[in-house]
Amino acid sequence: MRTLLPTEPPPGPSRPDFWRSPLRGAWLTTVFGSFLLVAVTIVAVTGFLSHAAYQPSLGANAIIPADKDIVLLSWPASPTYLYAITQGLHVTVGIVAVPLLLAKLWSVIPRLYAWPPVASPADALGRLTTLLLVGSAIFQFATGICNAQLYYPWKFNFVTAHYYGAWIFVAALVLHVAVKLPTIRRAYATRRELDLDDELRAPAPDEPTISRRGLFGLVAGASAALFVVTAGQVIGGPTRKLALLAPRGRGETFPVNKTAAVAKVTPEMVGPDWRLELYGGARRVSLSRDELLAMEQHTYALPIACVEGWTTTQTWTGVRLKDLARLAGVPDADTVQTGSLQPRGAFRQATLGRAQLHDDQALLALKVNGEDLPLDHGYPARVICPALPGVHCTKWVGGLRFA
Ligand SMILES: Nc1nc2c(c(=O)[nH]1)N[C@H]1C(S)=C(S)[C@@H](COP(=O)(O)O)O[C@H]1N2
Ligand SMILES: [Mo]
Repeated sequence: MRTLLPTEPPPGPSRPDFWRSPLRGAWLTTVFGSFLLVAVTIVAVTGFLSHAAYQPSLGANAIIPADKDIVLLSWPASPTYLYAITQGLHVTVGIVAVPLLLAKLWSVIPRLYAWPPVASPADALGRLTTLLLVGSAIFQFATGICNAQLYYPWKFNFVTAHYYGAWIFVAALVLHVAVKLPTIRRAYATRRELDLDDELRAPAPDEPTISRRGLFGLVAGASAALFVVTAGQVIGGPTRKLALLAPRGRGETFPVNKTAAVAKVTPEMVGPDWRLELYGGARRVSLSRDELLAMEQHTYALPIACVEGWTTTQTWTGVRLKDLARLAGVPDADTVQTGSLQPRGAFRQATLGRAQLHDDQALLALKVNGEDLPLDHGYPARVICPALPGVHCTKWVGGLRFA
């Protein structure tokens, strides 16, 4: 490499004296990096938990073709707020970490232009890791935030891409932290004192335009502001009004994910002729809404917790899924597959595991807050299950298949 490229960097950002902020240095980067590491660890762990709760490799949750023999990693059905908490953390911490990510990237940007571009095979490997790390971080943050904003400027499947992106990010991050560990140790040991080996320090620094404390204040202030305009969609109550960045969760105490009109569910489809079909037993069982209402009714306050980060708790009344399993002739069923009347769309089916199916609070809800379900919330019947991602709480249910 050295023989092919001039040893002198070309004019511009590859010249060490191009970067002049006196704030840059291993210590500053280490502080930003440490906070960011805590944040992305929370986001990664809750993200993988969300994947476990969603189980997209199962049945009709499919983003990956259905595998009938898959072993159910059983996501628990309690505490009821489990998914609201894990996913609330995933989305909120992810958004709040954005200023930290930008500050961290700003603090290391001279390294992006380091000359020569590749000094040795080891250096090439290091730069490839950095490329994967920065690339996947930007990809994960951008796709996650767009999804939470219900904005899809791409053609690929979000869940698949965000999931595999996460593995690339985590692998690159582990490598990065391992490689940087000596620098991190040294940075904490020497604190702010000048370290001559510090490759991030500007060789010809300018006068500072902001103090280091000012920079920390700026990043902390930006993160705090983002927290205020997003967290209300999870915390609820009066803070909901502040959730300016929450497309569904703001103001609305009982948001609708997808209206009946958008899902192409018409009032005719859910008229007096509507029946719930139960499959899986020796013969099919068919029930009218009145027959369902004549069964033992149960009422619970349960949250809907959407993968996009918002949560709402309402009081639901309906029949237990396990009572329906018994009625279908499959009292010991392991799974139930839900089917909506909605003609098309990704969320019209879901597969629930044993823990959900057999929980007392797992309902086929017929009412909410004492009234018949509004059409937009899934009339005549919808699934509502404790601790489960909202996406599995199928609306406008037409059939249940027990297996
Ligand atoms: N048939 C059907 N059921 C559905 C959906 C859908 O689009 N179609 N959206 C799901 C998602 S992603 C969520 S978060 C909840 C939201 O329920 P709500 O609209 O009653 O608040 O419904 C779930 N059930
Ligand atoms: Mo959702």
